Amino acid sequence: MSISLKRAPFVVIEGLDRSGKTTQTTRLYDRLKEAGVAVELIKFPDRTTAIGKMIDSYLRSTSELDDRAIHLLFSANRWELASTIEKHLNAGTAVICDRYAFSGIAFSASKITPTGEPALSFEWCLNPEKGLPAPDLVLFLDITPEIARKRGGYGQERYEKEEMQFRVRKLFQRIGGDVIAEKRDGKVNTTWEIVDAGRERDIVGAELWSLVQPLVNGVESQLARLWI
Ligand code: Z5A
Repeated sequence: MSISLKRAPFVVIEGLDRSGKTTQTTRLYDRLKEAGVAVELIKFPDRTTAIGKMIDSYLRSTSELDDRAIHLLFSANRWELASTIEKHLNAGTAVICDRYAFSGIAFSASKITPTGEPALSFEWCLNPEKGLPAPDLVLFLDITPEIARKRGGYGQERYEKEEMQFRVRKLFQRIGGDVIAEKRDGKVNTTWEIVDAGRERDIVGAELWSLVQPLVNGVESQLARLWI
């Protein structure tokens, strides 16, 4: 008798503001449910927890926080759900995350001082994310800040400014490039896929499904940890 060692897949959707993450994570969730796959949808920041409420207040500019303090709160918000993610995966429930550690690094490392220097170093931003459950697949919804700006609701929160979004996009490209290179060298199990999110919703959705579908029957490898 053979014993299946498979666990459920962990999929992250990343991207700039208004790239369609919420639209597409919801579609993916519904599609997986329809296909009979057990699945949980998690969104970061999770604004419902005590830490998430502090993040929400900062994003809405109703409170001020030191750049390091807010970075650590975003990271803590992931750590408070890390064991839940792991339990789901080992129990056979797929997890889809709307934003994850990659957003944490890209947004904080894109902050600049009044003289245009990075306010926080890339390495400093990456450190608190080390050891979080590593996704099997990251779907990066790529969009130009110009197209994103034309979509509904843009500009209501603190980071929704075009010059910041340009820097965030560059940092996402750096992070994605590193993950792709590390996967090629066999150092990580995470696959990073870049999806053109400037297209019509159904076309983007169809491409995402084609990338997720091969994972729905489970993943053989043990859950890895980010950057360790
Ligand atoms: N942040 C951080 O700094 N550190 C961290 O660790 C984390 C986050 C996790 C809030 O994130 C901020 O927190 C965010 C990053 C930072 N700041 N910024 N910028 P959030 O995820 O809560 O909020 P958000 O980035 O503003 O996401 P969003 O509002 O959820 O946008 P979205 O999910 O990418 O897009 P959407 O809601 O699916 O769609 C936006 C609109 O576009 C809506 O009207 C849709 O109907 C429309 N849409 C969607 N797809 C299409 C297509 N294909 N064509 C045309 N229109 C479309």
